[in-house]
Amino acid sequence: MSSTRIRELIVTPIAFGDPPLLNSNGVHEPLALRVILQLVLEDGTVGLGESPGGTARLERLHAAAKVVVGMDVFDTTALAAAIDAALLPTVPSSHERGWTTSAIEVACLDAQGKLLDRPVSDLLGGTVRDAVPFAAYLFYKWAEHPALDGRPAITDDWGEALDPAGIVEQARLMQERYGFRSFKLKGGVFPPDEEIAAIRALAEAFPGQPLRLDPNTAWTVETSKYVARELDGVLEYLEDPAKGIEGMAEVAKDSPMPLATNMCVIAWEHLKPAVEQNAIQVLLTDHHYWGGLRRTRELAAVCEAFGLALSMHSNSHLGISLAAMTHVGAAIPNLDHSCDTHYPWNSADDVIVPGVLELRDGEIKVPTGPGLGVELDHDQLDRLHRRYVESGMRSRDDTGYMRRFQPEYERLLPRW
Ligand code: GKR
Ligand code: MG
Repeated sequence: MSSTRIRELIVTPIAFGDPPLLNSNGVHEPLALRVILQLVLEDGTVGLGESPGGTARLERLHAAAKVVVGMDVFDTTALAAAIDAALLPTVPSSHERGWTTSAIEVACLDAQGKLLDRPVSDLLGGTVRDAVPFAAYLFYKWAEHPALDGRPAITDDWGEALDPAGIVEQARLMQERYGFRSFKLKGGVFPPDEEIAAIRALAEAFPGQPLRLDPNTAWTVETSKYVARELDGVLEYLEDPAKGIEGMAEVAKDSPMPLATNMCVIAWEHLKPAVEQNAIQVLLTDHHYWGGLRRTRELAAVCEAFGLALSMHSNSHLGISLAAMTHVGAAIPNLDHSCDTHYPWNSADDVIVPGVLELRDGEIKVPTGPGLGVELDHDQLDRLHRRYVESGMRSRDDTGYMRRFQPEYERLLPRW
């Protein structure tokens, strides 16, 4: 079995282009950070993984790289336990430790699939669908990253979206380019009545197509209840209107539509209180911190047991993450809503060889090649790593970046 042992974990931080997308914390910076993993086995097989970036997560991946050497790539339970134990003294949050173990589990599954010549979805029990549906992820946005410190303005081909008409236009572009059939609006940016108007405009422009709104806890419980009443019959679900399990439970008591979260239930220990308080009706999973793809599959079974609907949210990401999302999305029977993805905002800088992952008709076909089915573009990896080094950017700071242009801006959660 020596060929299935791990020789090395190569950890490469990268930076790639991101448009000026607005959210309740401020605005996305011109670069987003991720970390690319190459898990090299003794026989030379390489498993790929992708994790969110930032100094803390990068350091933990480097720490994990020391732990995994010599372990068997099929022993993912022992690998997760060993990494978790190594991080525990300095990282008390199980959610935070989950980011590290998850990224490595995906790389292990990619390597396993390559060894067995089977796609990762087969290692998850096989597919229940050939293609995974995704929602268009709409953002209020500026037309460009304004010129700053001698750097010229950075434009893009999406244009500005700061009002209902701009959001509808962005949705039309998303539909035209990728065929999306459901839409998520990132809210918490403008006063709630303006965001309600944007959702109503979307409902009028795309009749019968599922809509959701996610203000990332920018609202009080009272405001959340008001928005929920106003959008009764218009939203399939309302995502993270208020903060915490208690706040969401209060909103849920009066909400005519289901509430979803990727913020108040983010670790296994949050499930019991959330279910007891009926705080959420839809869990938005994310394999990047729930423990990886197999744990996401298990999470789906827990949701089934407690009558929670299940879907998936995203962060700025590239194709290794998208491939992993697609494999697990295809293997989960109770995927009740389309997943969301940032991919259209970031795909131009992707680190994988193009051709496998194509967003068409709002879906991605499950890759059928061995492992995740995607191949790393090594030249692009080098370019994106150089960008990371040269940029000096080491963590995401939407609020700080917003203050460069609006010095009086304050991060207020809740704001309304
Ligand atoms: O990219 O601004 C963003 C999103 O707000 C992201 O950070 C969230 O994690 O998309 C995510 C969400 O559903 O809350
Ligand atoms: Mg969300």
